[in-house]
Amino acid sequence: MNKTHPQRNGDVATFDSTKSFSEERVNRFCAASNNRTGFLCDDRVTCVPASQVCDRVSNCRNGEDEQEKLCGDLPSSLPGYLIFRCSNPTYWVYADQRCNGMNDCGDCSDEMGSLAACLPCGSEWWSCSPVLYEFCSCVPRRLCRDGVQHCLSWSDEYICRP
Ligand SMILES: [Ca+2]
Ligand SMILES: [Ca+2]
Repeated sequence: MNKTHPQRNGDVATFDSTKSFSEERVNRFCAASNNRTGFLCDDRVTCVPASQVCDRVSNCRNGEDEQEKLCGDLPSSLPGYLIFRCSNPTYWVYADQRCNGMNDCGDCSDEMGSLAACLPCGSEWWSCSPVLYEFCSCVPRRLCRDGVQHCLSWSDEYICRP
């Protein structure tokens, strides 16, 4: 398969649309809002967060984020930068689900330990041992003092301020 590279045409970079740059998987890497890992659309401007690739909703104008060659055999049809392998290699999550505070792998390997290497709970999070399965080492501060226990120690109700 021929790979195409941008051709310089005066000062304007042009692309051979018949051999779309979708062949060039690596070039699709981009940073979406909140610095989340994303997928660059053909317009080379729109950056779709990884977890919205192959979610059956077209986020790129021409649906490049839902194309068959990308989504036909998940996760191996996706470029590696869009996915994160959990400690149980049977499971995977999207790259932007790593270090997002939520237990997406089911064993928190996307949030803790050597695999994920996440920063500690950010300012919008309260550090504790959560009672809920969906969290790992912190809970959102908006849950503090809401009258419901979210930390084993109850610190979300007695110490944390939203
Ligand atoms: Ca999508
Ligand atoms: Ca996560």
